[in-house]
Amino acid sequence: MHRENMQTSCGKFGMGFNISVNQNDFPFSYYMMNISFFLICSGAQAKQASLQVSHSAASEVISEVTFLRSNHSDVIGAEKQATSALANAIKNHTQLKEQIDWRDINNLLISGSTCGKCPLGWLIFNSSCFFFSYTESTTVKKNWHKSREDCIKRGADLVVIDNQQDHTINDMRSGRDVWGNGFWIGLTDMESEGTWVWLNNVTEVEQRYWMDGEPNDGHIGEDCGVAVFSNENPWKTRYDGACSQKQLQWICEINQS
Ligand SMILES: [Ca+2]
Ligand SMILES: [Ca+2]
Repeated sequence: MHRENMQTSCGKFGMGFNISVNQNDFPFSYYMMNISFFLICSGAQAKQASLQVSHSAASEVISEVTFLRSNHSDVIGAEKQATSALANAIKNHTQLKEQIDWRDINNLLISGSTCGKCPLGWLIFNSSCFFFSYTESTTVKKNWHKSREDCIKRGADLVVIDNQQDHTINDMRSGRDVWGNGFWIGLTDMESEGTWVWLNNVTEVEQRYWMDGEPNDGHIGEDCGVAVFSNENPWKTRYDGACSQKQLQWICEINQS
């Protein structure tokens, strides 16, 4: 009698079978059993393959999430770095601008002095020499009359701002906000209230240079012009002050033309 050991294995799936069957004794059962093992193993393989696919997909998702988390952290880090860099750039730009302004002023002061056209320490600009009282003292302030006296002693007079370049100078100096509230300039309405006349007898007709609400002839009467830097509007650089009472710095001018 022929006996055949029918061995099959789905061992790699953790399933093992070892059955001894006599093919001659049970031919039909033998084949049925073969088919059954085939189906069991196929099912197990399919399930394993499915698990492998699921595991692989999950790994990819986890990997993707990890990557995105890492990427997100990088983006946040880059944003912080960019913000910091921008703040530094703004700070550097401000410092550089101040350095350039000072260099321009120093160059003007040097050129004014060395070319012999202006007294030492005066600033030359647009064929005129300018003296800013702060260059001698940052603390000495005078009323309008005393300021004018000082200018006259220097062979000059209070500044007459009669063109755009003079405005530029005025902005350059007063924009630093280191000279207090402003400078006396050669502009008054002493002769006729509300009619503003420069010391060269030219009547000022432009209204746009006054700060908002000025001139207002405030308090006990304000008849002398002051130049001051305005953050809100660099064009509006003037107001009127009380000539005898208010103590300010001043700007003298020698007109070379
Ligand atoms: Ca007035
Ligand atoms: Ca005023």
